[in-house]
This record gives sequence, structure tokens and C-alpha cells, in this order.
Amino acid sequence: MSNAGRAEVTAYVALGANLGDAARTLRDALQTLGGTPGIRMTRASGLYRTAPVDSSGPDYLNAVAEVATTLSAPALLAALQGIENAAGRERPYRNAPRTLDLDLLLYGGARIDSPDLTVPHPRMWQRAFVLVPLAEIAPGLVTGHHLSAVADQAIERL
Ligand code: A4P
Ligand code: MG
Repeated sequence: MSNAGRAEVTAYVALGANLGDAARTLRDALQTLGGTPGIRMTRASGLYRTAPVDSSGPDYLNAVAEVATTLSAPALLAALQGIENAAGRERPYRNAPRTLDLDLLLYGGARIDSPDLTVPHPRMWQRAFVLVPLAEIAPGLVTGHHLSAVADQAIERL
């Protein structure tokens, strides 16, 4: 299907990695994301070192990107999964350590509840590794109340 003439939607993508050269993986992923047809990178947070939440292995690096996209939400998710796979992502079990995880946090004001895609991301409001970088690039989306709810989670901007 052609996306010609489709209006751009503002979407937010969370990036995480805790295997291999995570900083390099995240920087490469940000570049690939912004270079994907139908996706324009409008803002990217810095990189944050974060303790694993419901997960194991070394500390994560996390970031959040704002994009303007003409892709539909399922097409954007497919693009994110393509970038994960290109980075060598394997899925031995849920929440396993990973070379690269790209989650769709918000897609305009859309609410989506399909078998493959839930937006807003259902766990985003419980996670400092999402909320702190999101607040850096989109302070209007994250309240002080949201941030104080995750204040016990270790996070440090690189
Ligand atoms: N899916 C549904 N909705 C979405 C969405 N909004 N964005 C489906 C992305 N994917 C979505 O994802 C499993 C399935 O979720 C996909 O097939 C997609 O159709 P996955 O990436 O294969 O598996 P996962 O990463 O193990 O699951 P998920 O849901 O991404 O895990 P979480 O809950 O996001 O947790 N701690 C720190 N410090 N930093 C992290 O980045 N990440 C996780 C992953 C746990 N702990 C962490 C971090
Ligand atoms: Mg994921």
C-alpha cells in the first residue's frame, strides 16, 4: 500500500540494549531508524545507564526517540522489528538480555489493542528507563507524579 500523501504522526520509540557494545548499538539504531523510509527523527534523548527491571544480566543502556512518520502503527512496529533483527536480536525467553529492543510507546493519540501491538505501551508508566528519557525530549508528556512513582529505579545519564 502506498503511503503517499499520508499525514505525519508523532510517535515515540524506546530503545534498550544490555548485550555487546550497547552504546554503539543504540547510536546505530537511532541512525537506522531516522534513515528508514517513512520515518523522520525529530528528537533523540541522551543515553541512560539503567538497572535491569524484571530482567537479568548487565545494566541496560536506554534512550527514547521522537519520530514523525507516515507509516501506520503496524508498519512502524514491523520497521522496528526489522532493525532489532538486523542487530542480531535473539529471543530465548521473555525479558531475556538483548542486543537491541525497540518498543513503540506512543503513536499520536492512538489507542491500539491488537494481538501484536498495544499502544500506549502498557508498562511504560512504571519504568524510569522509559519515563526519564521521554521527559528529556517531551517534558509535556511526563508529569512529576509519573517521575516520583519510579524514583526508586536506578538511572544515570551518560
Ligand atoms: N508488542 C505489543 N505491543 C508492543 C509495542 N507497543 N511495542 C509485541 C513493541 N512490541 C509490542 O516483544 C514481544 C512482542 O510484543 C512483540 O512480538 C510485539 O508484537 P519482544 O520485543 O519480542 O519481547 P520482549 O522485549 O521480551 O518484550 P517487551 O514487551 O518488549 O518487554 P518489556 O516489558 O518492554 O521489557 N530493564 C531496563 N533497565 N531496560 C530495559 O530496556 N527492557 C525490558 C523489556 C525489561 N527490563 C528492562 C528493559
Ligand atoms: Mg520489545
